Amino acid sequence: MTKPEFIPYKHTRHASDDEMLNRSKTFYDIMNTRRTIRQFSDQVVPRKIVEHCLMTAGTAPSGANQQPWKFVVVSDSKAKAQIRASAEKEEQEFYSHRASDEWLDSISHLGTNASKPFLETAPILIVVFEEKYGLDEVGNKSKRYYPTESVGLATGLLITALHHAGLASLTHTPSPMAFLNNVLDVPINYKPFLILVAGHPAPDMTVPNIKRKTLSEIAEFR
Ligand code: IYR
Repeated sequence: MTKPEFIPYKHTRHASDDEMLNRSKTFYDIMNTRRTIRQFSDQVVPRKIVEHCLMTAGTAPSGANQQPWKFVVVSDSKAKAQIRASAEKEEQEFYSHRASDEWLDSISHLGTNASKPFLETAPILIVVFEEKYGLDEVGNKSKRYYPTESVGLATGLLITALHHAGLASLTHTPSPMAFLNNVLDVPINYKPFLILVAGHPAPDMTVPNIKRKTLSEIAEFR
């Protein structure tokens, strides 16, 4: 067992209540303009911006600080075309057989279908993987704690960072997603979590007219 080592922590974000009130409202106003979009322009995104957003994702808390995430950023057109073809195959199955009527009914207001052109149009697909267990060179496995929760937290930060930077995104989950391990040559101890499609919105694109729940619907103060 490793002996714990502690170092001083500087809480540099400390501020007065007034300043924090200001910041919290300003940040909410920024985040409240985030929408999931499904039509992307092909405008290229500078790599450095994406790197900063990924570094932000990497600041997420994680079980036992194992940081059980891997982000594969795909901008190569051939790889994107391969991902689109495989995803659409799964989505065809989903929309025509796999999904229950109840499920299809629940997503009908989003106007989605099996066609996923954005997987080729968008400049980048960030494929998020969850490290389900550690795997060393000789095949020994080691346990990961709360990997799904941890990757969910990192993905939330990634979506926030992209939006804050000025980029739009779409959380896309073709199901099942195992084809991503093959296409991207990622070892099997990493399970695809989702594809985060990112870039700029297509001009004149529209989004479904949906509402967020109110504060009193999502939170209770006791
Ligand atoms: N993965 C499919 C279906 C889908 C499922 C949910 I839950 C959504 O919120 C939206 C779509 C697709 O991407 O079309």
